[in-house]
Amino acid sequence: MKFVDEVKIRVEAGRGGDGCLSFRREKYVPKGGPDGGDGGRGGSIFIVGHAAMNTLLDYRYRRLHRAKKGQQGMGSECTGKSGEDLYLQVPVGTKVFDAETDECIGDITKQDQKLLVAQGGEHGVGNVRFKSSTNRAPRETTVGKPGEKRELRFELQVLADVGLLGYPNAGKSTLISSISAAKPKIADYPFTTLYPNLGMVKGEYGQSFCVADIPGLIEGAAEGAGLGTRFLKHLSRTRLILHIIDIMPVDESDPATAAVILADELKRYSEDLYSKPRWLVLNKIDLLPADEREQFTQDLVKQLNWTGPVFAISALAKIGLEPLIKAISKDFMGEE
Ligand SMILES: Nc1nc2c(ncn2[C@@H]2O[C@H](COP(=O)(O)OP(=O)(O)OP(=O)(O)O)[C@@H](O)[C@H]2O)c(=O)[nH]1
Ligand SMILES: [Mg+2]
Repeated sequence: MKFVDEVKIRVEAGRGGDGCLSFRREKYVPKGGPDGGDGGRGGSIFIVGHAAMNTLLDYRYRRLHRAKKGQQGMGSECTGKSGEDLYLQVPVGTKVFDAETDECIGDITKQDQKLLVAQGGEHGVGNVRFKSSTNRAPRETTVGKPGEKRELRFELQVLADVGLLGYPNAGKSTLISSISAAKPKIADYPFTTLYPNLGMVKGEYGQSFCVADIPGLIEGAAEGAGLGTRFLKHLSRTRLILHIIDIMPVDESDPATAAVILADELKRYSEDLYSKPRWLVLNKIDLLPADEREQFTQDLVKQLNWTGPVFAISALAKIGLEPLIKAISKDFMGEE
């Protein structure tokens, strides 16, 4: 699957149908009055949320979207048919902007949520409407109005409760696959994950929460190193960030230093993200003998001057996952 999270499109609502100029013509009725009907209104364009979609890819290939125009009015006071409205489906989590003014028009956060983005043109009126006691044979009609035309920008920011942040290879994808039904690609080389994966996790009290696994971040990401920071925006709607730390990186780098560098990249990208609740999750604890784990965790916390919550887990061997899920349920999902 190709993941696309930003696109520009053009929408053009339908023009309203013109009013009709017509007079009744019937046998033995020499001067039938006016009978030109109204035009139909032009089709409008709506954006609608669709939960099963997870990319804006389709819009890369088709940029122009037009709704149908309204039909002209007809004789015998027949109104023209309205132009059909057009519904453009987008993944839940898509923000819709006016591309010219950069104004946010709406935020699609639910399945079937609808947002009007281009109003269809008003219909013209037929000459029958101009009939009056003084004007029995009006030749007046009006034309339909053009539909709204707009340049739009869609920006997808996945909707998740919990986001995973970490170096490539830290075990983010392994974690999401151990706690949810998501089956992302996992491999022992960096940058395995190339686009966000979402997984639903069963919480402690029967409720579920959504976890987002994003591509790994490296030093210099803010300057575009690795995959850069472009996926970090997918963490901006989460309530909690889990900072996943590989306690024994294959390159033998120091986990504490790596953690500091990553937090720094996060801060440089966005103070907002940086100040979100963030927990430390030390992963691959299975690589240590059981009796050394506690001490190792304490040492690392001390080294980092970390005062927030910390969890030691093994995403692969499924150690320590239950307390982590419990804590998330308790602290972040309780109010729902
Ligand atoms: N021993 C051990 N290995 C693990 C653990 N978790 C993950 N791994 C291994 O670490 C490697 C990387 O795991 P991934 O889950 O792909 O890492 P990632 O953080 O998603 O990496 P990117 O997608 O590249 O950012 C794989 O070979 C995993 O099997 C763990 O708890 N213990
Ligand atoms: Mg991954």
